[in-house]
Amino acid sequence: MKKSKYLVENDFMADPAVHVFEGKLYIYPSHDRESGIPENDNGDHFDMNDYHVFSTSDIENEPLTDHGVVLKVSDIAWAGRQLWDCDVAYKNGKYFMYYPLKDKTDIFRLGVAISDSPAGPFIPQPDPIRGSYSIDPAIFEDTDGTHYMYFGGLWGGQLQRYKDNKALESAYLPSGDELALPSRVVRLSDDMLGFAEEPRPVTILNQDGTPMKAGQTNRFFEASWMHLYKGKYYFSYSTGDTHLLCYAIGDNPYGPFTYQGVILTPVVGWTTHHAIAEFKGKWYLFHHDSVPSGGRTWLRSLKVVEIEYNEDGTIKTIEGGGE
Ligand code: FUB
Repeated sequence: MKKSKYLVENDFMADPAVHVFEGKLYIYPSHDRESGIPENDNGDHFDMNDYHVFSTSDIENEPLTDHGVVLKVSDIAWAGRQLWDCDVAYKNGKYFMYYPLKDKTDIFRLGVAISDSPAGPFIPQPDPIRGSYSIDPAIFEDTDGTHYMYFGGLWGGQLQRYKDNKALESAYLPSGDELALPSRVVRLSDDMLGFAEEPRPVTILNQDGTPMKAGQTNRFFEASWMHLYKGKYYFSYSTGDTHLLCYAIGDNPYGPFTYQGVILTPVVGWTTHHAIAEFKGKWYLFHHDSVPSGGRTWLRSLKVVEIEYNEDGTIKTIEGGGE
């Protein structure tokens, strides 16, 4: 499948997380909607209030099955507003959905909800994960069965409000030659309901070995994802205000990761966000753009396209079709 295609024609879905569970491909997107909130740098216009789950046995030839609403804001005791990008992991017969949501004081926290099925519904825990903050949780299961969460996002994602996992008195966004704000990685506890350690920064090095600077157009902004290819750990991410999906490679889940290049050039719409998964021997990039909504960046549509690797393990850049 060399040409990209839209996956859900009759609704707006974004921010895909994708995994193979029980022999099928499961897609966990954000569910965009028109809430009438004006666009701003805080992301208030991304005012989503539920999640659907989709699955398929044949991503190239069959339409997705929509399993309907599996979790909604009104189910969650600590909820304020805005269900953003979620992800799901499996352990010991249970499926765990991780989601960012603003609490009643408008601070993003990360919550967990549990199901017996990858298709949900998911029952939320009464409180957010202790010590959690910011957005975009992505779960990676290493070959030894250990689960790691990558998370964090700038601007409306509130990462600039934290240093060393503590809330700052006032937010600080580095610029120019200052070090870029990193994504975070944390090992999950055995019961999958919390952090087993303090979250650590995800260090991305330039090819010359220097750490990424805040002023670089390819620095981390949001949308962390991790996948393993031929024994190497590929950390991929969105650069946010420069609208790229980029990646860096490391030797273990904590990094450091060395920058490699661009996976996807800008799409139509402000945000770009993705997942990378292998299914039936092929590798795919799942992402979104705002073409079907006529460029309304808060009404995004899911897409898939096959990924090609070069002999040396680098990924061939895909054109996003935006500016
Ligand atoms: O969907 C809301 C936010 O937009 C996500 O959390 C970000 O990654 C960006 O896609």
